[in-house]
Amino acid sequence: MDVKFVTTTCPYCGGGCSFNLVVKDGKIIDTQPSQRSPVNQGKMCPKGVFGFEFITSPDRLTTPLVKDKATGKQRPATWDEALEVIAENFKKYKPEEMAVISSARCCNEDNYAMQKFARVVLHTPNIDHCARLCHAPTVAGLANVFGSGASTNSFNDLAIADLVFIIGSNNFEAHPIVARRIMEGKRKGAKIIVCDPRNTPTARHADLHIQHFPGTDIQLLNCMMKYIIEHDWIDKEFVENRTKGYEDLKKCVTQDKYSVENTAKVCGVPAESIMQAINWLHEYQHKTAFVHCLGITQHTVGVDNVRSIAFIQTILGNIGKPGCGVNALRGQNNVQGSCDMGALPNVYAGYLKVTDPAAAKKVAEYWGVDEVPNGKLGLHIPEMLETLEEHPDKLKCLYLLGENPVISDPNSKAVEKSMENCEFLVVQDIFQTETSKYADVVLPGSCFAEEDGTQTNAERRVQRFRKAADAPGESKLDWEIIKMIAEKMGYGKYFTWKTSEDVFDEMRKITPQYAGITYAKLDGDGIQWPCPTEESKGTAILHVKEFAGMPEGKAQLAAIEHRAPAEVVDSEYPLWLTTGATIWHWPSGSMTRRCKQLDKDCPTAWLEISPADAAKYGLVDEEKVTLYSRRGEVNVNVRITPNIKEGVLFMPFHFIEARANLVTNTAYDPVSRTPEFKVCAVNIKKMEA
Ligand SMILES: Nc1nc2c(c(=O)[nH]1)N[C@H]1C(S)=C(S)[C@@H](COP(=O)(O)OP(=O)(O)OC[C@H]3O[C@@H](n4cnc5c(=O)[nH]c(N)nc54)[C@H](O)[C@@H]3O)O[C@H]1N2
Ligand SMILES: Nc1nc2c(c(=O)[nH]1)N[C@H]1C(S)=C(S)[C@@H](COP(=O)(O)OP(=O)(O)OC[C@H]3O[C@@H](n4cnc5c(=O)[nH]c(N)nc54)[C@H](O)[C@@H]3O)O[C@H]1N2
Ligand code: SF4
Ligand SMILES: [Mo]
Repeated sequence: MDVKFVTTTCPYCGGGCSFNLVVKDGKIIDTQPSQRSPVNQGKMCPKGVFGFEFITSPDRLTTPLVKDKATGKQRPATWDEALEVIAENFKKYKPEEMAVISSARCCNEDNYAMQKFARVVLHTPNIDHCARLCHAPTVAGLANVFGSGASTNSFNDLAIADLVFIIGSNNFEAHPIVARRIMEGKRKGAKIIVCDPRNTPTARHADLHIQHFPGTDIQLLNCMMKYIIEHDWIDKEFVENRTKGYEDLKKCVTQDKYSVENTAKVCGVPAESIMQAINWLHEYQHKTAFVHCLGITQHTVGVDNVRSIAFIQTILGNIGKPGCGVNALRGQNNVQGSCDMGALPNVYAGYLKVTDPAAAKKVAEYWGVDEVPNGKLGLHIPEMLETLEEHPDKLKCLYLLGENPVISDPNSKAVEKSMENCEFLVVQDIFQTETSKYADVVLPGSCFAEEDGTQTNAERRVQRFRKAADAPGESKLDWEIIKMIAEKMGYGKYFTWKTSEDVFDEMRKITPQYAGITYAKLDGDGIQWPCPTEESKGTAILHVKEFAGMPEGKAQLAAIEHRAPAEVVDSEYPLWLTTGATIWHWPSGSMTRRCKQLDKDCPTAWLEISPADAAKYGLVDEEKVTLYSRRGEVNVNVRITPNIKEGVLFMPFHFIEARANLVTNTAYDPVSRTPEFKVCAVNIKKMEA
């Protein structure tokens, strides 16, 4: 019996836990947490423990599939045939008629390859990935205030803070290993505040739970800043020396409408809770860490929500210090890395702006091409889908890597129409998905366990994937497939890498944050960027002395007013719906629903409703209802629970048979273009017998 242990990192959340894959006779049979990892310290969550059966699932794609012209059905094809069909079609379209969606599920090497492919081979600026649905407001908001869109501190800071202020993050379910670090602090006496419309497992561990209405975070944060400013509790030296725009912020938040009394009304919470939070912010100044996630970002005011968090931490002087900071829990395993690699419509690798002619010149010269798309932003995912739906003559061709929009984007019926309208669709995944069924060509990629590579977690820690087994059948590494298409289209000389390390080495020379990172250096605990030189050991805390990316090195404060969500409740749609994740499943379910234990623990969707609302509608627990909005409807069983606020419903979004996104709103933040998944107006009705 041949058993080996291969150390790698987790392919699920942005926690980035390390573990060993246990490989027997070439097959992965188990996982075992790494005892020495500074991230997970020998622990893992249920997905880490039970979430690996998908690797050896009989459903894995093993050959390319091509849509047969005669039957209109997909059939297995050789690589040669699939590449031929793709090259022939890709050559037909103008750059602006094509778009690429890269993948936060894939490693840095795949994402670097994909954005180079879009820019060098397709000449298109239209590249994006699922950060758009998720933390794009964090990137835009923090870059606007601090000059860098990344989390400022490390998970370790959450264990040493005296106050952890969690807002819009259910990390006990979504980032359990991070929650464990927060609990480590609590055991030592730290306080925890949770602001969430639901009494989540995270909220249940808090010392104070502020259960406000969805979409009222700016009101709450402005109110706290008003009190702090009026009581002279700001860090005057920090504000004076390291910020601009303070007077504008002060003028805005000190308006009467942000009083504690009015805020209690707008947010639907007791004034005493707000006061308790403010007093703790004062008591634990310089030892307070903020933690946020999608409850903050997935709003039409997502960017401003994030900026408001950055503002409150800045005026308190809680930036650039241990146990402090703005800690955004990035969701997908490699969403931080996919952004760093430039799989975005506004930046190249290393956040060089596409609107900066000097940056475009630098990238073109480095790649040895005349020009890369520049000057104008490419399309973001919501614009790609909208154009496909409404103007299929303008956008005709889509190349999707590891993304399942038919489940994960808002207003599923419209997304289905976009996919139907797409003249030529290529999907590269590890499974046949609800989206790949629409594809003209499906390409079999490989998963984390079958490749060498790197990914970057929510605290900017770059860590290794290490190959433990061969990919099934004829599937190939994702960057290799991208390279094969480039070669077929006559661009082989720009894609000469032989190994994943070759891709990484090309990337780091044009990505300042990664310049000093090598595969050899990653053999230990990984390295947190920025790591500018080979001597550097990386950087745990950002902005210690200055805000390097900002004019004069200063943080930018400003006035931000509270605004209501795009859709508000009325007599026809009197209930707020918020959607999100559950501990057992991963966004589109393609992996976790193929893991027996996870599927058994959580076989399908449900709708959380308060006992008062259930009584109003005459519902009993587990009764099936129709949930409907202006977009569509879905049938789902209710779960009556006191954990949800009256007037608010919650539904998880992972399940094809009960898709929450049939009813969600496509309205998006004007800056980040992130959809408002966290709030829309709905109603319910009893199912007709
Ligand atoms: N098990 C599991 N883990 C995951 C995922 C998964 O699907 N399953 N997904 C991963 C991904 S991609 C991501 S991005 C993260 C998501 O991680 P989280 O953002 O922590 O998870 P969500 O459930 O989307 O939402 C967080 C909380 O926001 C609350 N909320 C809703 N509206 C508001 C509001 O207006 N204000 C505030 N303050 N809170 C609000 C919700 O009630 C919810 O409890 O998790 C990652 N981890
Ligand atoms: N209503 C509602 N909708 C939401 C959200 C919400 O809170 N509410 N959250 C949103 C968020 S935060 C996110 S991040 C999105 C996520 O949305 P998606 O990114 O679409 O969802 P995933 O299921 O994570 O994975 C996408 C695909 O990647 C494939 N894949 C996994 N590993 C690999 C690999 O190594 N190679 C290749 N080629 N493919 C691979 C999987 O099989 C899957 O089909 O959903 C969003 N949708
Ligand atoms: S906490 Fe995140 S990284 Fe760690 S095992 Fe769970 S899903 Fe994987
Ligand atoms: Mo996400």
